[in-house]
Amino acid sequence: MKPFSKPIYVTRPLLPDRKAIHRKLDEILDAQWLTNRGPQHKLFEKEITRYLKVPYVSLVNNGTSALQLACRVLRLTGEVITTPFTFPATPHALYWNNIKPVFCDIEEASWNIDPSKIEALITPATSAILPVHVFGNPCDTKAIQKIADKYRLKVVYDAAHCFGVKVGEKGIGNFGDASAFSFHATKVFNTLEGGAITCKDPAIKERIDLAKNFGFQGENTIVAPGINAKMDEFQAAFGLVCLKILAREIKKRKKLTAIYQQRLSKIEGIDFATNNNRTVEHNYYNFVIRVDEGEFGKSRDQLYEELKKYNIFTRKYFYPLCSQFQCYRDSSSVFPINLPVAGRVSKEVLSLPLYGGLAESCVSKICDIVEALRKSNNQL
Ligand code: T4K
Repeated sequence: MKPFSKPIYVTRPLLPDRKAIHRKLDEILDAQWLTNRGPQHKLFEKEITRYLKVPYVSLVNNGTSALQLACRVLRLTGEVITTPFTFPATPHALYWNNIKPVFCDIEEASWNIDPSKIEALITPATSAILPVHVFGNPCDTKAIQKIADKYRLKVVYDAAHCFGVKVGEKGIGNFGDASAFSFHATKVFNTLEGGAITCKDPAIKERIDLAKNFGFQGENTIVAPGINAKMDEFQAAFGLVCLKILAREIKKRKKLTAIYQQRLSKIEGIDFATNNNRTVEHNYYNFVIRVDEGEFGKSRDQLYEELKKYNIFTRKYFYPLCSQFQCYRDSSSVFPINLPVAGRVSKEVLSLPLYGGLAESCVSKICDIVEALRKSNNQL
């Protein structure tokens, strides 16, 4: 089989029609309002609130700031229980708030934090739980909230992967005390860089809005030591035009995901994550397989290298585990013996290319290649 003539990346950004972007750019330039809660920002915040079906949204400049601000305004301190199977931004947001991340193992099926292992990690210093809806697959929010209520802990969800995901009729941003979203270029929905925090309490929304703008209340009063985490007018305008084409993008990804699932589920040694038996409306953020070396005949790392030879650039999200980073080594929660599932999963997962602009024939060819790689140890 011949390699692809051009590189196939793990993702490509959702790009709106250029004319729509140019019109928006003209609006921004005509208004001479580039940032600091301009007209695009106000409109975008309103539309996002409706789209996410949440009471309150605060737009910010990226998903990492969203996490940092959420932890800050909820006044988290001491230790926070989180997952090691995530992007570095999750524990780093805690570190930047002088909070110690305590790593909890994950579920074998969903790859999300395992609620049955949280209680054993709670100490008098624990102030919250920071779960991640990994790859847009919702956590067991009921079990997590039950523990949080019992021990009076806050819950902040890292919802970076789940823009638009719903559990039943409920938008994913309604769970816990706050949720942090990322609108990075690599996400299903993007504003180049960008993010948002959703919450239910108007007082929290007010605190976030103050904190992301230096702590300004009016022109002359500073009520808190805030930072600058504002979304600018171009990002907001880009988001407004992207929102209009998002349903089409998700539909395309759903179709490609169905092809992957249908083809790859027949291959021995390839598996996928499953959700917690709930009615979930997915956003098809990415497509991740788990490779069982014994059954597939090649390790995840070998498959990753082999696919490169065909111009297919997959990614090992998330490897290594965050608990293996040097900066988090001073805690017993990082010992591999305490994180057996996360340790295995992180060595076996591989994100395959998925984005609306990917042709169905490309997905079929990727499946052909994966299938053939299982059968043969030789170059195809
Ligand atoms: N929490 C979680 C659970 C997260 O996964 C993330 C971010 C965050 C928090 C923090 O949110 P942000 O602060 O980023 O808003 C990417 C993204 O940069 C990162 O946003 C994302 N998670 C993570 C999972 O993936 P990299 O370093 O792997 O991206 P990069 O630049 O290698 O891009 C991947 C592929 O995408 C490229 O091979 C090609 C394609 N690409 C990328 C960009 C930026 C394009 O085609 N065009 C582009 O403009 O982190």
